[in-house]
Amino acid sequence: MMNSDAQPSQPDPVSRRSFLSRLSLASMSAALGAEIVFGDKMPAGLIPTALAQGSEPFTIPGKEGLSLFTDRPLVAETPAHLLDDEITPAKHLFIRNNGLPPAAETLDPEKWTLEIAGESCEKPVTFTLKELKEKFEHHTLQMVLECAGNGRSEFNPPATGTQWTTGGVGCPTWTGVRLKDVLKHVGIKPDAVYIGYYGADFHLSGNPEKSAISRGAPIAKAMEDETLIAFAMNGEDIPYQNGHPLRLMFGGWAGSTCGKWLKRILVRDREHDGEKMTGHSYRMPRYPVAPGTKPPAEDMEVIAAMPVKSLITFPISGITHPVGEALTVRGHAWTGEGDIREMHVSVDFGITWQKADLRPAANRYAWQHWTTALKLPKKGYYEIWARAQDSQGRSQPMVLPGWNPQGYLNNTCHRIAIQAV
Ligand SMILES: Nc1nc2c(c(=O)[nH]1)N[C@H]1C(S)=C(S)[C@@H](COP(=O)(O)O)O[C@H]1N2
Ligand SMILES: [Mo]
Repeated sequence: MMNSDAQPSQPDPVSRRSFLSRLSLASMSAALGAEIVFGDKMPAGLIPTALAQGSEPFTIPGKEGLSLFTDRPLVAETPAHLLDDEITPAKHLFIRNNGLPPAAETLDPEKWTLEIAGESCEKPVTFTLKELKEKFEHHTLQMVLECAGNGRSEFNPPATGTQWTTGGVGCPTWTGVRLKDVLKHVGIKPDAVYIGYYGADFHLSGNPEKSAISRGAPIAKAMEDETLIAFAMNGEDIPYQNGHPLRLMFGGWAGSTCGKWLKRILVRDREHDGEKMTGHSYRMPRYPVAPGTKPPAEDMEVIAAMPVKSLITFPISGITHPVGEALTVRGHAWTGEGDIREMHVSVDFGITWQKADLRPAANRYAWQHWTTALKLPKKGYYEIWARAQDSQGRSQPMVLPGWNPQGYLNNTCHRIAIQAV
């Protein structure tokens, strides 16, 4: 699990994946050696964890150590301890596909084009990727990418959708051109309010008329210096599953705004109404709702900036540690607007908090690293809790924040387990 390159001797992951996803319930049960008790409730496309993470490793080319949720669409998260690097390596960046990615052979950077159009675009233009790179200045920024559904598994009553724990987040560097420069070049009309993206991936149904997802952001966000049309990640090609050869990157906003396999950007005179922009998708109630209630769609609003959050990336949860000996604890903290001002950890279920050392961000929208040393006073079970506070005075709740029908924006304190021996 820790070696850095994919082993050529491993079984072909794609055929293993499609093999597993075609298995009937009965044959999956046979493979597991036990009846899947609630098999009739198992979502389509789900591969039982026991098979996905069995002795024969389930591999996604270029990725390492991710936990798989489904393979159709492919969705996989990163265990917290594998996010310990200050800059998330490609192999550890999560994957959230809403549909089926374009075939790898069709993603030729030499032939790739990006169209800018829409009713509020002065002069629609189609750029080749080469032209984009030549015409506009390049910028490299480290920016958090986080799925709005990250943490969903903790909501009660449960919310449907990918049961993310803490691993739908990462923070690589992104290199690209500013969306702002491109929009200024084509000209946007005074009535422009939003941009919407379209990617080259396919809707799960296979219907070519439908997009897997088509979201975006308001013009003011699109015009921020940090909003990039990115063609590289960590100085290399963006990984296939993360949107090669071109994707959008918005700093601090929900990952769903960051269109992968980017083909087209529309400048809209209204809030973009593409796939997963309307109804209950990526929307929060405008007012607090009691757990289990589903407000009507007109009472929902599009998710914008992500909340303040942090992760403990070292040590791994579940270790033992000698009583009274200093234990280094570290991780990252981030917020959708502003920066992190303070980081605290607790070993007594939040009764007392110890301040951690916190470093400034590499740039706006990058996560910040924190570290501290803890002592566990006597033998027994402990939890380490971590809580960030941002420049707007907002901090992470220790219990679940506002329940919402789709289970978005859970920024509860991250907890890990430690036994002192
Ligand atoms: N074209 C396209 N762009 C997309 C998606 C997608 O399914 N198709 N998923 C979105 C969602 S919901 C998230 S959280 C991020 C995930 O990016 P990643 O897969 O590179 O981690 O991409 C966004 N951009
Ligand atoms: Mo997402």
